[in-house]
Amino acid sequence: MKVESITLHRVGMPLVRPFETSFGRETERVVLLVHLVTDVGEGWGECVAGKTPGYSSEYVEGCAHVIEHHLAPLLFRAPHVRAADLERLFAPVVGHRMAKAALEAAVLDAELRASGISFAHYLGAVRTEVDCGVSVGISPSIDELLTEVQGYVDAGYRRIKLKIKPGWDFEPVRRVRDLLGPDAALQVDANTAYTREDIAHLSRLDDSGLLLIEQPFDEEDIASHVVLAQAIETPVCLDESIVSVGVAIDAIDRGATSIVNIKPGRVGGYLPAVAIHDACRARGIPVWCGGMLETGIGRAMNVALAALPGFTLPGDTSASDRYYAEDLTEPFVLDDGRLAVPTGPGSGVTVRTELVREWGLQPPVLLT
Ligand code: OSB
Ligand code: MG
Repeated sequence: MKVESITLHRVGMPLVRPFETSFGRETERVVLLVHLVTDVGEGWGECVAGKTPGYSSEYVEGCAHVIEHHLAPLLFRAPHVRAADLERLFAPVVGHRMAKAALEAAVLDAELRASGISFAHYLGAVRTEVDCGVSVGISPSIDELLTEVQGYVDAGYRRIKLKIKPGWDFEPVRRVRDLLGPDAALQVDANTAYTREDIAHLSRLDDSGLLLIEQPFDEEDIASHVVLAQAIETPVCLDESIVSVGVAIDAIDRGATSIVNIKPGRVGGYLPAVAIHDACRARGIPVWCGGMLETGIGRAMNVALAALPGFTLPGDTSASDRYYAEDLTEPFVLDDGRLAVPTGPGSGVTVRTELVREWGLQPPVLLT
């Protein structure tokens, strides 16, 4: 297909409750959306970058800039655009995977809508619904944390993930374990808040029977994760570090990660995400689908990805109402702890363009 125009929207989405991690506290998500018009139809993509470069080096305005000045021109210049060719087309731009992923999602959406194929079918899904977990932020107090977790248990979530940082680790984790009982699926995510000197300290988490500990150390510090994995019983799972299939294979081969969190935005798109899934599956490494507080646009595609066979653990693919009072698409609603995989062409959801306009933080930017 030929890309005719790209419109960038910045949308402000108030969260139903603040989301605090070891790298910051968010009360509103600023979402960059990509709307593509092509000769065969339209497509939408959501960029997962945050307002600030706290989770990764990418952030909304950086992504908007690199799309406008470096990636969009490559798309406009290409006589025939296919999602499968984008990694090669975008190769002149180093990194900027979240920006590339947003465009890849929009190209895939347009391409699949035009051919009447769903994301799930195209990516290789084997399930019609996916098990859902929920990621619980750092709380002002343990009592408030327990109340929030109880609400998610009542809603039916099949796995709880607690954000941790130095000073907010064993005690909240132990109290939540007591609340949930010994058999419930519980895991933690440190978002790089610890260092190798904390290994003895982190080994105390072994008493809480966790499914995994996610990304305790710096993104680039694979070596310390290897040392940790040898020192503790809790499986180590990388998030921030896994930026490509090559890094994933290296981290697995070195013993740094025995479970992998796959986020399409972090790895440059859904097709690189499938490549990581395939590499993990071939090595017997379970994967799960991470989240970046997506709206219904990104969520629809993540749920499709999470329906692939190697996604054997519940993902951070929570229902719309865990994040937003109103979503940018029809809401994703939990049913018995699961979300249904969309079946319609492309992402299978309809973007509520009136809300995109109404909640726009600045006038849309039209690129041609
Ligand atoms: O580390 O998984 C993470 C949100 C923003 C940035 C990083 C992370 C997260 C989450 C939330 O944990 C997952 C979700 O519910 O979307
Ligand atoms: Mg994480």
